[in-house]
Amino acid sequence: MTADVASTVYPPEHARDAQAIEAGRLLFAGACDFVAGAPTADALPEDTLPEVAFAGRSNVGKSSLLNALTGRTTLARVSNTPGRTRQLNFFSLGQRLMLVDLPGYGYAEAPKHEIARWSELMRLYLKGRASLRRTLLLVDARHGLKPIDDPLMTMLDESAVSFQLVLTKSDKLSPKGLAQRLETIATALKSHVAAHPAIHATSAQGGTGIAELRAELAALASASQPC
Ligand SMILES: Nc1nc2c(ncn2[C@@H]2O[C@H](COP(=O)(O)OP(=O)(O)O)[C@@H](O)[C@H]2O)c(=O)[nH]1
Ligand SMILES: [Mg+2]
Repeated sequence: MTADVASTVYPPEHARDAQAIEAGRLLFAGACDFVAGAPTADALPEDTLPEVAFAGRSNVGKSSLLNALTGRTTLARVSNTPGRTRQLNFFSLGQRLMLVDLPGYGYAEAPKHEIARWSELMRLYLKGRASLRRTLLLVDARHGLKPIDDPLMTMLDESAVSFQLVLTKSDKLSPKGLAQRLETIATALKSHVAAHPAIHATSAQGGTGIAELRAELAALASASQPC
C-alpha cells in the first residue's frame, strides 16, 4: 500500500501515511454543498472557511477530478450549468473546507471582452482572498505545462498564493512517461516562488491518486486557523 501511495506523489517523500489517507476519506465522504456562484468580485461569499481553488485550462479534466474527489456529480453539474461556467463556484465540504471551482482558461471561442472580464475576476480573487490556502493547478499529464499556464503561475507568484500541480489523466501515460513528465514539471517549478514542491498525479477515470489528493486537502483543512 505504501508503494502505491508514494507512486502518485512526487517526490515520494511527500506521500502521506494511512492515517492521513483516512482523514481525507472521511472529509470527502461528508456533505458537499453548493454555497455561492460569483460572476463578479462583489458577489464573492464571505471568507468563512479555509479555501482551496481548482484552476486549469478548459478540458484539463477539472470537472472529472472534482467528481472523483467528492464521489458525486453535484459540483460538476452546478459548475457546468449554462451561465455558471464563467463564474467562481463555491462548495462547502462538511463546513470544514471550501472548494472553489475557477473558470477554465484558454477557451478559444470565448469573446475577448469575456476573457478580460474573467481574468480580472480571477486576479481580484487570487490576490485578495484571505482564506485561500492553496490553488491546485491542474495540468493534463499528456501535455505538461504549456505557455497558456504561465499567466496564472505568474499571478500566483506575485500574489504569494501557494499553488500545487495536479496532473490529470495519468492513465494516458506509461509509468515511464509519467515519471519523466513529473521530473520535467518539478524542474520547471523551481523558477516559481509560490509553487509547492509536491506534485500529485491523478486519474479521475481509474481513481489513481485520488485518495492521496484527498489526504493533502484534509491536512490543509485541519492545519488552517478559523477564518
Ligand atoms: N483518460 C481520461 N480522460 C479523462 C480523465 N479526466 C477527464 N477526462 C476526459 O477529458 C475531457 C475533459 O474532461 P472535463 O472533466 O469535462 O474537463 P474540464 O473542462 O476541465 O472540466 C473529457 O472527455 C473527459 O472524459 C481521466 O482521468 N482520464
Ligand atoms: Mg468543467
